[in-house]
Amino acid sequence: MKDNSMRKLLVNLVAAATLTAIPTFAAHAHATLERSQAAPGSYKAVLRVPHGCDGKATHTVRITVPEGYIDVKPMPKAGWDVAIEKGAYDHAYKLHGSEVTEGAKTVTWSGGRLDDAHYDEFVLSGTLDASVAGSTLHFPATQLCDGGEVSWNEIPAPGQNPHELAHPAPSVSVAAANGMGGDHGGHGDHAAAEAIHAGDLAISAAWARAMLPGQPAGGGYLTITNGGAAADKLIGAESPAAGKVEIHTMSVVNDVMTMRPVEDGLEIPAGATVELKPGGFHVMFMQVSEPFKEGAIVPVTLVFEKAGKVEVPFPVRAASGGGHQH
Ligand SMILES: [Cu+2]
Repeated sequence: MKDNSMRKLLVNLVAAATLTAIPTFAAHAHATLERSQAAPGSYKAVLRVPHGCDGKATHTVRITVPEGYIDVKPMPKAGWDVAIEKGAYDHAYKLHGSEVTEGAKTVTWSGGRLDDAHYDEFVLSGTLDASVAGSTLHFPATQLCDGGEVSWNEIPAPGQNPHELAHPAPSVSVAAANGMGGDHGGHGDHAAAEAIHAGDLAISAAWARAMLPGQPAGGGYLTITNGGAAADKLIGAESPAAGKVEIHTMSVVNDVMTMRPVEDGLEIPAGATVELKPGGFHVMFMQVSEPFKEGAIVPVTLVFEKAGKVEVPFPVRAASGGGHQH
């Protein structure tokens, strides 16, 4: 049968790969994703399962879908039943203009047979949301066998080499959206232009100004709309790209434009839209060791009194014109 010869071909390919890459043999024996790097946008997660468990055939494979990988659908497999367990996402996402708040959390293929001597692939299709740009998503996977199981669920600590782990969770590192250039850059812009929702708030049009070499501080801008019946407050922000982040206001003192941190947070009144823009309120990135470059994405966590912490990617744009002096 065609299926059978395909499987033989795959086994041969895997055998060839291990022969030519002996130092990384251990890595080949792990369950991994075929594409370990991707840009935000549509992403096909192909889980490669290199063997059964310890001599036993695998009858069930379960993948946990990470937060930020949305609109996920499994590809059916001949000889396997597929089940999708849905649940609420931690955040609401925008997809093709509509809000998405729930979707597949785990996908389980069962009732099949993957012999220890064989290799197989389990496929999900979905979208890597722009909010996870610049981060690594882990897809913990479990193989169940007759009388055994293997869990690929170890997540490396910061700075740890995943190859040191015995059973690393399959992962994909998501590129900063605009760092990919060309088509992907455009997609990133598009995604960043869509609002991020947190509680009653909608956050959109976030961007950070590109900085000159050696410049230790720069501005960030965004629009916040409060669709709720109660006021909220932007009380702080943080970013791994800056030692310190403040919310600033600008005003003219003795004919000189000056800026200072807003006291007690920036109020977002009920039903109102507050724009942080050049010459007015802004996010101030300080103690920046690597000046922001056009095309990069600065990951920012905004902290609201009511809506809590909200992850917002700030695409970096050229420092054209504008009256924001530092
Ligand atoms: Cu400032």
